[in-house]
Amino acid sequence: MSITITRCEARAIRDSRGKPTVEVSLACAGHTVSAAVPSGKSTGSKEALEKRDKDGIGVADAVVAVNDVIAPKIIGKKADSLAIDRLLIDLDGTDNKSVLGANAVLGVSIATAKLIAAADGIFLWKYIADTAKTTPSLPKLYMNVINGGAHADFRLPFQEYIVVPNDETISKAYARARAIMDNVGKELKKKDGAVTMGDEGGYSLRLDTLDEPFDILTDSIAQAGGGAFIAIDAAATELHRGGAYELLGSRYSAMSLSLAYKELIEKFNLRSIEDPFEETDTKAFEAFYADVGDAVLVVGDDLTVTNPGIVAEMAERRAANAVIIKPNQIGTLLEVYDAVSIAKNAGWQIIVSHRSGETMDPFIADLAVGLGAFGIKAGAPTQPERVVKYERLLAIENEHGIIH
Ligand code: 2PG
Ligand code: MG
Repeated sequence: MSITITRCEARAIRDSRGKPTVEVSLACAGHTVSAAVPSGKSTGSKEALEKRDKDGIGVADAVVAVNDVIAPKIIGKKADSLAIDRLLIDLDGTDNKSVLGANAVLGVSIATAKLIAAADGIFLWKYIADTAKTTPSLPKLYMNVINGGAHADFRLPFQEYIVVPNDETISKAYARARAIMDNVGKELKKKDGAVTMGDEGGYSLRLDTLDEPFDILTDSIAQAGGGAFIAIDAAATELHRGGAYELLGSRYSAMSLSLAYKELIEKFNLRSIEDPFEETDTKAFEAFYADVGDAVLVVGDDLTVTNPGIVAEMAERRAANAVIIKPNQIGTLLEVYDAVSIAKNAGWQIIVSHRSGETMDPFIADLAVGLGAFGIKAGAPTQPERVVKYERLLAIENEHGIIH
């Protein structure tokens, strides 16, 4: 069906940290949709630019970019997701969306996909799969239950301690991950000191050794009957100071950090490590992947920033075997699909991810299913902006059963 865009309007809303972010509404005859853009804190330096006002906080300029620059170009146009994305890329004209802002552009890109799916009466995940030419499937839940690094009061060595249930259905995996998280809560209550909540809804507290969070996760998984592995996001760019990695007051070279990871892999069921090294240390990624890549997912995030060109380069260099996909790192779904296609052709796994500053938009759930992603990172289900992603996955499973 041919759909003509009749309205395109942005406004500032608040994200889960109370910081302004962009929401875009798009309409055609009979349908209105909206898309809200998330915002990261531990961002990679090669991510597309998130447009902020001079105060570094507001998004008034990004809202103006949508309302005054993008809207006049797309109102009256046929809603064709890839064509609109191409128009947005050309209109911006830079490699990193620095003219319009990736937050302005992404709101329009996602809203366009939603509008077409709504007007054509197709499920969003199905529309994404058709457009990206991917085979849909249900992702594994990467549930971040202990928060450290830039996302928490207590700077635990790593940013995210994640449990990943092996269950085939979302409902069973969700129940298991929640049970594990409850067990973690009980374990933590036995410890001295305050327990707070991190930005992604997981527990945070002071722990003194590298092993401690893994001991807690291992016990908590066992108490829930097993059936899950452990993943981390080391977010090592944040750990890197003055040429070395700082963990719990000790300094590590890339080599000694690799050895520390290997010990953790041997001792615990740690099977997926995101950003084990800082974003420019490609050599360390290559060596680590060569060493452990058979048994462990070495996941790029700051390393790859959902950028098709960078994903291609890192695949060529065999620097990883999995990639985090965050649409706001690049700005359009068209480029997301390119990055995914390059990664899949290289045999990599795809993990679709939220940002630490989130909104009530569940879009990444449909994206993960549509792309047939291996996993989805959506935080802990203690906060509404994370819960909505899980609820959407459950709803998809409920409507369609297991999608293979
Ligand atoms: C990450 C993300 C999401 P942020 O590093 O993977 O968990 O954090 O959004 O702060 O970059
Ligand atoms: Mg990360």
